[in-house]
Parts: sequence; C-alpha cells; structure tokens
Amino acid sequence: MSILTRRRLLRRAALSATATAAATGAGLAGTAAASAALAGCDESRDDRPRDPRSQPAPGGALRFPPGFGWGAATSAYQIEGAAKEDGRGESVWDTFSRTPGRVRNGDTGDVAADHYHRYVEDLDLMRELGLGSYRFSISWPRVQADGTGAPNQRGLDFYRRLIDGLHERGIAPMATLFHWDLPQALQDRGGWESRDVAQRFADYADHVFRALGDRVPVWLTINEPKTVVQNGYLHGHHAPGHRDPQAAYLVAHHLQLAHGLAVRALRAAGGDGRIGPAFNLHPCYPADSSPGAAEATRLYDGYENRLYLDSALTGRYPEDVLADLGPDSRMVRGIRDGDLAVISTPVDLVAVQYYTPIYVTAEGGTVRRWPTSEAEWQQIHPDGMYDILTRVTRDYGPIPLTVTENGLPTPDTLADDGTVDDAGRIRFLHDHLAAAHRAMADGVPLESFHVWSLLDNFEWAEGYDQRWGLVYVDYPTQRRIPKRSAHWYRDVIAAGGL
Ligand code: IFM
Repeated sequence: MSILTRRRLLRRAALSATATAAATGAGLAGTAAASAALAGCDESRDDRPRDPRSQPAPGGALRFPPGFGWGAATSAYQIEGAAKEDGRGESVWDTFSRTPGRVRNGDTGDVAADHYHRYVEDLDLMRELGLGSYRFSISWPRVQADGTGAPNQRGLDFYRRLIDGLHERGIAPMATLFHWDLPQALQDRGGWESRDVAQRFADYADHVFRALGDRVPVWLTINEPKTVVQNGYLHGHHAPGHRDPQAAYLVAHHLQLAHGLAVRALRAAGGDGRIGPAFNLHPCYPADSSPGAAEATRLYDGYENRLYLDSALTGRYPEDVLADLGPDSRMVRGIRDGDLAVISTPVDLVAVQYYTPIYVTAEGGTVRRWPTSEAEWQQIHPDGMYDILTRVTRDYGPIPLTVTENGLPTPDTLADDGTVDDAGRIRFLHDHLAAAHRAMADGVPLESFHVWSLLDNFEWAEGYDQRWGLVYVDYPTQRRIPKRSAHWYRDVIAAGGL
C-alpha cells in the first residue's frame, strides 16, 4: 500500500454519527407551542456568514416537480430497540456497543427510540409531516437470527406491518436491506472479509423480496459500503472495530459483490420493485492550486467515490485505486472472474447521501474549509450537494437519483415551553435543498430527497449525544416532539418547494 494511502488512512476523519432523545405523543398538528416558535428563532448556533435578510421561508421561488418524493430516513439499529424480541439475533452492533469504551457513554441500541413498539405513532408523525417517502432499513438479524437458514416470520411480520402502515397513510416505502447490523454469527465466521457472506446476503435478500417484494417499490442494497470499509475496518470506530487496511478493501469488494448478488436476487424473484445502491459520496477538492494537490485529490476521490460508483455502474474498479492498493493486496487478489459483471448488474436508480466535502492536500492529508456541525467530520458546504449530484449524472449518465440522506446534528434542547428550536437545521436543509434544486434545473434526474433523520437516534460511536432528527426524542419517556425544522419541512412539502 502506497505512502499516500497510508497517510490518508491515518488522517481521514472518522465518519460516525449520533442520536439522542426525548419527546411527546403530540403530533405536528397538535404542537401549537412548537408552531408558535416558528415565528422567531435564534440562528446564532449556525455560525456561517449569511445575509441576515435571507430567512428561509417555504413558498418562494424554488418549486420541485409534482410527484417529487419528499422523505425522511432512519435505520433499524438506530431506532428500533427491542434488541431481544420476537426472535431477533445478535448483530455486530450489539457486540460492539456492549464492549466498554467503544460507544460514547456506553450507549447501546437496546432500546434506542423504541420504534419497534411505537411504530404506529411514528407512522402518524410521518403522515402529519406530509412525507411522500420513508426510507428505513430491515434488520438482518431480525429476519435471520444467525444470518442463515429459514426466515423468522415474526421479524418479517414487523416489517409487513410497518410497510402496510405506510401504504395506509399514502407514504411510499423505501427499504434498505443492510444498514450495518450484520448478524454476529456471520461476523464469527469472518464477517465481510469472508466471500461467503456476500452469498449469505443474497439469500437473506431473497427471503425479504419474497416476503415483502409485493409492497416495496424501491429497494436499496447496502447502506454506505464505504463507511463499513473505513470506519469498521480502517479506523475501528465502528463495528467490528478493526484497523486493517488490507482487510478493509477486501471487505469493499465483498460488499460490492453482495450488492450485485442482491440486485440479481430481486430480478430473479420477479415483481416490479426497483433497486439500487446507497452511496455516501464526498466531493473532493484540491486544498490548493498545486499539481500535487490535484493529483492527490484524484486518488482520494478514487477511494471515496469511484471505487463504489465505477464498479457498480461501469463494471470496472478505478485503475488508480487498484494500482495504489497493489497487485498483492488482499482486495486485488480477491477479485475473481465474473465478479465485476455481478457487481455491475444494471440497477434502476442510485441513492446519494451527501454530508460533507473533502479538501485534499498535496501530501494526501485533508484540511477544513468550512465550519463544521457538531459532527466534527462534517463541513457545511451546500454547493457540495450540487457538485456531487451533477458529477454523478455527468460521469455515469442519466440514471435516476434519490438523495437518501442529508442532515446534520444540532445542539437541540427541549425548552420549558415544550418546543425545540433547531434553526441551524432549517438553514442547512434549506440550502441543501436549494442546491439539489439547482442540480435538477441543470439536468440531474433527482426523484426524491430524504432528510437524515426522521427521529433523533443512536448515532453509532457517538451514542445518543448527537441529535440528527426532525423529531426530538425524549429518551427517558420516549415522547416525540417535532422540532421547529419538522414544522418547516411540513410547510416545504405542502408548498412543493422553498
Ligand atoms: O447516522 C448515520 C447513518 O446511519 C448513515 N449515514 C450518516 C448518518 C450520520 O452520521
């Protein structure tokens, strides 16, 4: 592995997230105090320079097309709780979060936002928001406790009830098959370092498609393979907590292979569901105008973006990344004839998750250009949304895109009057939606946008400290309280734009 790669691996900021807690059973319509707070807010927490006259207010000039999918997203381990119920098996995140020192405050997803028991209330919240699309994930260990064999009907039944509840409320389900909660039993057999796990994933996907395929119009295969690779296997901040670059890129290949096998499983199962990958993409910019920075940025982009996009959409791994890894790397040695054809099985759409840009120095390190959110890895740069969306369309053609995650953690607190004023989130979402709108005006076939996240939740290694939700969760009581941003987003949806 090259020096540049090594340095990059060492300096790469950790991508990890948050969640927190608290709130009320009152729906959006019922939270008059929160609505009243819409009138006057303190934006001082958002420290970016801005024109003080530019208050984001829905109903302005930026209209999205009729039928645009206004959505919000969650994932199973981050919200469901019910860790030991109805036959659910252990996942790598159960193991990891229960290991002392791995997660802030020793938090676990055992209870999380208790969505498993409160999903009806959460469905009603979604309806009150006016969501047209809800992106959630299916917990593999709920469906197959040990990751293999006959499916657990009680696990599938939960998702059937959730999906039926979405349809009853006019909300389109978008289901992710894997959002990091690998069954621990499969980890014990090598996890994603084992090629066999890709086949196990295809079998699991097949069970899910046969049970739920008639009711889910859009499937996503693997959430952010890059985060599993980087956080799970390079930096060790996420489950399974390894720090092994050689293993990391073999894992990347197996995750991509698993994606392709799942796409094929959906085609084999029949039906008219659409499917695609879910990539967190980072626009990479040179930190200065030197040729060295340009060159280093190109390779950085290869590891961040092209490794996943190129293999899934063109059937080739980027030559510069393969050369940097070297022919003796475990990944390169692990690629077999026919793998790239599987990985690049045609998909129906690509899900883009955008949070932050990356600025790369000639030495292959990174620098900050913009203020960060509470997540120190996240620089706030809405133009990056435009850049990454237009780049995917330019480089890979007019395949339909969906933004399946965009958001930030803000220091939300529940005020005495029962409101949560997250003005920074409103500004952030306004500016990123405006950038997405601009990309659409320039030809990007973007069909939907999902805020991360619907609810405050378990933000992985950050536990419940960071709050990413439109809806505040008061963890001691599990009350849901729509934040000011939830009211704002409801109005955006109702207006069809900004
Ligand atoms: O919370 C995570 C999510 O699980 C995957 N994408 C990034 C989010 C924020 O860190």
